[in-house]
Amino acid sequence: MVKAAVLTGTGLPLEIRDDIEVEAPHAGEVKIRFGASGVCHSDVSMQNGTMFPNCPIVLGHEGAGVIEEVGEGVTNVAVGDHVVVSWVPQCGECFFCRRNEGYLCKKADASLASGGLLDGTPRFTSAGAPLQQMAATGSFSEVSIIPASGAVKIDDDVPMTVAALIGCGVLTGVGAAMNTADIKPGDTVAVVGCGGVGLNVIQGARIAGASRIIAVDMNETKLKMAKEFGATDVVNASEGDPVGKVMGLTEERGADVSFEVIGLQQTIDQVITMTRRGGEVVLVGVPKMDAMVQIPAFLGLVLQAKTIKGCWYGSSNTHEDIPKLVRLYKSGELKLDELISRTISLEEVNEAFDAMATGEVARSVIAY
Ligand code: PAD
Ligand code: ZN
Repeated sequence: MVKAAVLTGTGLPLEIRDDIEVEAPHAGEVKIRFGASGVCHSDVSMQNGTMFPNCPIVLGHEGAGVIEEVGEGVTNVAVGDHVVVSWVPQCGECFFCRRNEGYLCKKADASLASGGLLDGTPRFTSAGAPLQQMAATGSFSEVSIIPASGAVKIDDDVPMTVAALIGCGVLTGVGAAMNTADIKPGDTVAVVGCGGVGLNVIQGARIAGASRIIAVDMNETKLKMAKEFGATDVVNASEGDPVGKVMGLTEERGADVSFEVIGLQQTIDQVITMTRRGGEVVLVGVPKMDAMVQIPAFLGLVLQAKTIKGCWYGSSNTHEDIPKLVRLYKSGELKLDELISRTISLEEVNEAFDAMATGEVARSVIAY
């Protein structure tokens, strides 16, 4: 029996249950004992109805741990390996994986929608009924079964709390800047939303060579952190129109590349407007289902020669990008320890959701 945090319905607090049975890994799967799990806004979005999971479900998708058992045919990891979990398990064989677009892996799609593993079924049972697992992960649990293709081996000396963050916020944020966007050395970049993901966009933009990084948030603590992660200018959106401020900082031209990292209609509209003619807009935040990209086709897009791109999982190839991010962390180029605002126990996960809503923290990390 293991302990996990379970969502039983939209809007409800997570229930801590300790009666969860975990099946042995099937062929191509592994058993992982989590060392840590970050709390990402996408977990909150599952709980508050922005996304619609199949309940009951074990949330958590930003995890790292140690392999405890491997199923038949698993060769990429072995018992005792330390791994980061990829919430898009990348099979390496489908149309997208073969084009180095593993973040779109066809096999992973089914698990995202169903809350099961690659065959659509979960490995958890509680109170005699199956329990789904978020994004083929379910890292708000001491132990889980995941597809082996979602386990990426890392060096044993990376702290688990740091490794966990790589699995979502870091891959997504740094990847948005280094993979999805086309930032050229010397570019001016605007990042709207400086939470756990946005701060990583900022450091990714810094590494990509942006010379000016304008951070926009409503929270002064986040803007202070943004500066530590590489922002050269900050705009507090609660003190007036952020679009006007970004235009003012760019000779009324707009940023070369702008990122939306919140998932709100208002800020999606803002980033499109604050991007210069010929510039690039990257949408990272996960908005409600009725949010729209609103832009006049001729005057806004064609004449402006703007590009608007969606960013899924930082356009990452996890099997290459996770080891690369570990190397950047070890060389001191990537700040990961600094992302951890609080280390908490599994029982404190609902408080972590509240802290995220008030914008107080970059990341709360559950340490098992
Ligand atoms: P977070 O809650 O840590 O950060 C959001 C930040 O936005 C906070 O610092 C807020 O203060 C700030 N904010 C809120 N409203 C405004 C506003 N009107 N103007 C300016 N700033 C504001 O979230 P996060 O960083 O964990 O996640 C950000 C989004 O990215 C969220 O929608 C999440 O679901 C999404 C995400 N997308 C992917 C992907 O693959 N596209 C992956 C992971 C997360
Ligand atoms: Zn996430």
